[in-house]
Amino acid sequence: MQTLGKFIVIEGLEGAGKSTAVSIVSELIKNAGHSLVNTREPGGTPMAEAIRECVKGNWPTEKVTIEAELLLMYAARAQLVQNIILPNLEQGNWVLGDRHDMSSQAYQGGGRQIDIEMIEALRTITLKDFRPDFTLYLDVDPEEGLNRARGRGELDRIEQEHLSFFERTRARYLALANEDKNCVIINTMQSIEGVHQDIQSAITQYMEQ
Ligand code: Z5A
Repeated sequence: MQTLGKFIVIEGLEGAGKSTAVSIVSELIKNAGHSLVNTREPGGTPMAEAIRECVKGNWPTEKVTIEAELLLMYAARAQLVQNIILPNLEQGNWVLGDRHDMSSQAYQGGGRQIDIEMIEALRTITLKDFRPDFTLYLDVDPEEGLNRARGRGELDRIEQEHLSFFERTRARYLALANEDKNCVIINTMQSIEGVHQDIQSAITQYMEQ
């Protein structure tokens, strides 16, 4: 799908440093003279934000099924892509996403072990052939990422999963990132300055090409 603007996505496990990456990349895009819209997933429209609350929340009297979780992620994505992302790209604005479809592939496909064909089918229904122009995958060891996330306060429903869930999620992330020619992997197991420098050079290189 050809649009005037570009859709850039930041992906990674909790505590990978996505929030800081979003600030750095936003600054670089704006400094290059593009108007920028920031999004987050799940979320980014009133209805998608309500879905975010629903899917991250704890439901003490019922089990949240993996199918419901998957469908909610795609419901939120459909709202965001059709109402915000595509109209902005068509107007020539750039969009920077804090997470997008790779998260579902990694968390629901890798972590929850949902059949890849089922996820592909949902992706086709929801997104047709829409894909990010460029993705930065921030790679972190799950234990380290969770420790960083814990330092910020209470963990949500998904963050409370067992470490093995995040190990499977990371493995799927790495596999997807390695096979995607429009994705750069950033090693975040280094100094914050080093991470920032790598992010900066990946985005600068993308914008110069
Ligand atoms: N989810 C899903 O399952 N399927 C989907 O399709 C989608 C999402 C779209 C969204 O939660 C949840 O939904 C998420 C995946 C799932 N759940 N889990 N688990 P969210 O958006 O609220 O949470 P998050 O995306 O996981 O954000 P986060 O925890 O805030 O992660 P972050 O933004 O990457 O972390 P950060 O705030 O930038 O950094 C955390 C702390 O680490 C902070 O204090 C930093 O200063 C510190 N930090 C960062 N980098 C470093 C380095 N390099 N060294 C030392 N310390 C660092």
